[in-house]
Amino acid sequence: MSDLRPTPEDRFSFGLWTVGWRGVNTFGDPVRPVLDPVDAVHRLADLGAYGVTFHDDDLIPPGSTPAEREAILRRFRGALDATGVRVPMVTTNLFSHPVFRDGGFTSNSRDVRRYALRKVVRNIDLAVSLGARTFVCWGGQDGAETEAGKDQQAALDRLREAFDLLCAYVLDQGYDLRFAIEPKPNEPRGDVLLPTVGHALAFIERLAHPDMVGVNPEVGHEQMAGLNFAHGVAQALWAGKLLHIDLNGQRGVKYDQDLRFGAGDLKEAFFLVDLLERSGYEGPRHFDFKPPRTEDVSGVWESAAGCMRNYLLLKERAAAFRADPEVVTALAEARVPELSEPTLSPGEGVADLLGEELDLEEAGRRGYHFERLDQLALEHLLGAR
Ligand code: GLT
Ligand code: MN
Ligand code: MN
Repeated sequence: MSDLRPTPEDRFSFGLWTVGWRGVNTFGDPVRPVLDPVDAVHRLADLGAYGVTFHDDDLIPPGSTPAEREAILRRFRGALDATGVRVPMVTTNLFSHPVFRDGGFTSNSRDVRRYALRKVVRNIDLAVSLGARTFVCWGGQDGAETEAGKDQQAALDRLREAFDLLCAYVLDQGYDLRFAIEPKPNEPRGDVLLPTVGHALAFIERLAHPDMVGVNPEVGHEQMAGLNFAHGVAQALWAGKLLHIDLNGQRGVKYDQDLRFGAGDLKEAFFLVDLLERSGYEGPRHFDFKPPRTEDVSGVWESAAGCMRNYLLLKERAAAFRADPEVVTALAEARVPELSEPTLSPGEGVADLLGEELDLEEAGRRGYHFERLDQLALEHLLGAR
């Protein structure tokens, strides 16, 4: 097995809110102390991460004076300079404060929507000043518990209005920044707006600047809806919209677990890494996980290191799977490469189809041997080959 120490070339990044999560949940108080963002940057650098990300409020506590804000940013920039850690992405907290109880961009309250937009615009300036090229928008509280309380079509209008305005702002300022929408089906709202990758991709096409907006899919969020995450990512890649990705683990259709990457559906994690590594995706491998409440501070860093190590192990296993001559033969027997051939040849048309016969008996008897392929994948995943 090769050296699996993460390096900045692996492009691993972590949100301040992940390693800094204090372990509060619906029934339990915080179990861990506040983590200084400067310490987080140093610890992440020591572990081999290349990037750190944050919500405005993770770094600059709400209510800070301009002087306090400046002092915090000076210290933070100092840690970035000292370690070489980058800030590839920034996001905005539009969900914690009570004013966002009915959402940010789609709150029924117009004054709250205006406040949400101001908060984002200010945070965009900060993001760009730190070199971020991606701005994630997770509309956590944009949703509903009752159809009576929310006009969904009006909510979509307001969401489009927000993205059109923010894109125009970025263009006006001459910033090199794109937005990545993060879908989630539910939690904290009963139903969240833009619940899946597919919903987000369809929404983006209705915007004034669709080229400036893509998606930030999260493993657990698609799996919470019972969907195949690798398929969602494949469609985002196909659409040229995979700008960023949140890696973590989830076990089935239940609350958002945010387990470390690799915990949860391991086989889907294997095929996800296989897909990402073969796709040419060059963005960050961003971990959005919550170290379980059972962990003390040292357990947090073990969990963070585990995310990266699991990614690298899966990358190695996936490469071995692809390089195995038996897999290459099995892929051919399963006709996988044949799907990449256009159904009609150049110059052919409907007339050519109509003049053709298929031996239905023969084609109907045809087996595809996907089981053989899947077993080979499992054997590689389990280290048996
Ligand atoms: C929050 C959420 C995540 C989002 C973050 C970005 S915040 O922790 O659970 O999935 O990626 O706003
Ligand atoms: Mn999540
Ligand atoms: Mn996320």
